[in-house]
Amino acid sequence: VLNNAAAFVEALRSGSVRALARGISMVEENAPGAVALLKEAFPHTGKATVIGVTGSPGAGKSSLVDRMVGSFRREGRRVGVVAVDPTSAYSGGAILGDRIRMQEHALDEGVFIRSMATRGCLGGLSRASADAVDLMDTAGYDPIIIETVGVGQDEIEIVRASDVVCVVLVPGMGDDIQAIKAGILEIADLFVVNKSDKPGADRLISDLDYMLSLASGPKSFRPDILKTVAVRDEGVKELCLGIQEFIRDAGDARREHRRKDRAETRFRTILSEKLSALVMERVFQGQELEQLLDRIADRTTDPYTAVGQVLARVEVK
Ligand SMILES: Nc1nc2c(ncn2[C@@H]2O[C@H](COP(=O)(O)OP(=O)(O)OP(=O)(O)O)[C@@H](O)[C@H]2O)c(=O)[nH]1
Ligand SMILES: [Mg+2]
Repeated sequence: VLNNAAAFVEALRSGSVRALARGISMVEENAPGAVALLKEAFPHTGKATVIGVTGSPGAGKSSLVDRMVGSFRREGRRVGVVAVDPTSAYSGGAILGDRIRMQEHALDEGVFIRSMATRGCLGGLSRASADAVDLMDTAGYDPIIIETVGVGQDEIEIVRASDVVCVVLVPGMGDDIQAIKAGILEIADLFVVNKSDKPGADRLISDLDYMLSLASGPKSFRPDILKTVAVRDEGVKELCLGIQEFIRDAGDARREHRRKDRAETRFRTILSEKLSALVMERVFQGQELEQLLDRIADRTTDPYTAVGQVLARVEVK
C-alpha cells in the first residue's frame, strides 16, 4: 500500500505511526521514493510549530524537551520530537540517554520521538532532520521539537529549520558568556537559562542581558531570557507560553526573518547535497576520486586547486 507516494501520504495523514517511522527511515537512507514522498507531503506541511532547542552538551536540553512534551500534552496536543545527535558517530552519543529520559512518553500515542545520528544517515543531517519534521507535520504532530547539541555550524543549520530557536545556557560555564559561540547568539529567538537551581543564574541573565543590549539591530529582535529548572519542571510552562507568544506576537520583521532564514536553510542544504552528489557522479570515473584524495593527503595538490579542477570539468549552467 505504501509503494505510491499518494497512498503513503494518506497513511501518514490517517495517523499511521508505522508509515511515519518508515518514511523517516526512507529520508535518512535517501531511499528511492523519498523525494517523491516529500513532494507529495509538502502541501500538507506548514501547520506545525517547529521548535528548535540547542545548547552546549549536558545543558539539560533533553530533560527540558521531556518536560515541554509533558506541558504540550496537557494541552492535548500531539507532539513530535527529533533528537539529532551529530556527534554520536564518534562518541556513542547521548541518544540512549534520551530514550531513557523520555521513556515516560514512550507509550503515549500522542508523542512521536525519533533519534537521528550521522551514522545511518546518508547525506546531510540537517537535510534529513528537516525532512523528518515535514513528515511529522504531515502526520499532524504539532508542535515538533528538534533537539541538537549546539557545538558547530552543522547544528546551527539543523535548528535553523525551525520557527523558533531556543538556546539553552547554564550557569557556571566558566567564562559564561564568552563561552557561547557567536553564531548561536545570533540565531537565538529565546534564551533559556536552565539549571537555575545552581548558583550564578542571575549573574548569567544580567550578563546576557547586557550583551544583548550591545547587539545592533532593532530592539524587537532582542530575544527574551527565561529561567528553568528542568529536573523540577520549573519554568517550563512559561517557556512553552513564551514560545507560543513568540510565534504569535514577535515583531513581524523578526518572524519574517526567521521564516526566510528557514526557507533559505532548507534550499541551501538540499542544493549543496544534490550538487556535490551530481559532481561526484559526473566527474569521477573508476579510481579518480581516490587518486585525487591521495594527492591532497600527501600534499601534492591543495584542496582548493582540487575542487577548482573538478568544477572546471562540469558545465554549471
Ligand atoms: N541541577 C539541575 N540538573 C539538571 C537540570 N536539567 C537537567 N539536569 C541534569 O543535567 C544532566 C544532563 O541533562 P540532559 O537533559 O541529558 O542534557 P542534554 O543537554 O540533553 O545533554 P546532551 O544531549 O548529552 O548534550 C542530567 O544529569 C540532568 O538530570 C536542572 O534544571 N538542574
Ligand atoms: Mg540530550
